[in-house]
Amino acid sequence: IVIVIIAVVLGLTLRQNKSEFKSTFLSRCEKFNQTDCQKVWDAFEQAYVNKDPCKVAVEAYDPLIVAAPFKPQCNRMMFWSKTKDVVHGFTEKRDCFVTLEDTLLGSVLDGLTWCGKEGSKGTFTTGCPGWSECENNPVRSFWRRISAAFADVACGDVTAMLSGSIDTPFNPTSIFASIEVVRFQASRIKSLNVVMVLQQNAKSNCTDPSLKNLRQTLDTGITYSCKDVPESRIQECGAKPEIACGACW
Ligand code: AVW
Repeated sequence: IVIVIIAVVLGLTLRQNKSEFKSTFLSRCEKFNQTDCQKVWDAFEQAYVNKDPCKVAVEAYDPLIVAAPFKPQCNRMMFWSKTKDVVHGFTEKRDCFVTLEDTLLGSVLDGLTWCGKEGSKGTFTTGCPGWSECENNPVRSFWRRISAAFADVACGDVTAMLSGSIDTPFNPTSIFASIEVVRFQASRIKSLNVVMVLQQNAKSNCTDPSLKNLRQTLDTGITYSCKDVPESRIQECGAKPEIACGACW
């Protein structure tokens, strides 16, 4: 009996010691069936634990991609730049498209901050470098690595939502331009269909010169199209399941 009590108490303290961060990671992960979430956690953690939080290379997450590979979802893959809220507002209501943040790795880490420390086995959520504070920080390297992996499996007709509310909708420094588009392969992808999200007082649309760079960057053989769509239309389509995915815009 004494041993059982000790075991239970020990188990409880150990469980309390599990950080809130790891609990969030695992509970979000468990929503994906047939996933060994502890295995995914171990592969994730090794990327940054016990390291200087400004020295986590993009490649540090390679084992994580091996542990939780991306499945191609041809004709349904949705990329975006500076349109996060409208895109996810839409994808959470309708099952038309899959964004990176709807996949296992993207959804598990979305909105979180983490880093390690030299000489420590722990995961920290405060005192971590900001996105632009140093290039090789754990969060930025993670998003760059998984964005590349997501783009690598893109296939069929691919969609991207870009913002008409900024001067340069296709910005060369964005993840979309610098990591994703450059990996699109004509052998896998038939077309890239840009949706320009237009709010009131839009600053740019499908005629924007930056989109010329997009066409030039694209692998020859991938058909390009662009459509100006009011944000209200995307919201309407999110709210009305009777509108077919293909008729949203
Ligand atoms: P984005 P991207 N501080 O809207 O094309 C913290 O610019 O780059 O679009 N987080 C940041 C910062 C920052 N300064 N800048 C970017 N981020 C993070 C993956 C933040 O999470 C998907 F597949 C922000 O919401 C899209 O096709 C996200 O990066 C593509 O990358 C996007 O920034 C969107 O990247």
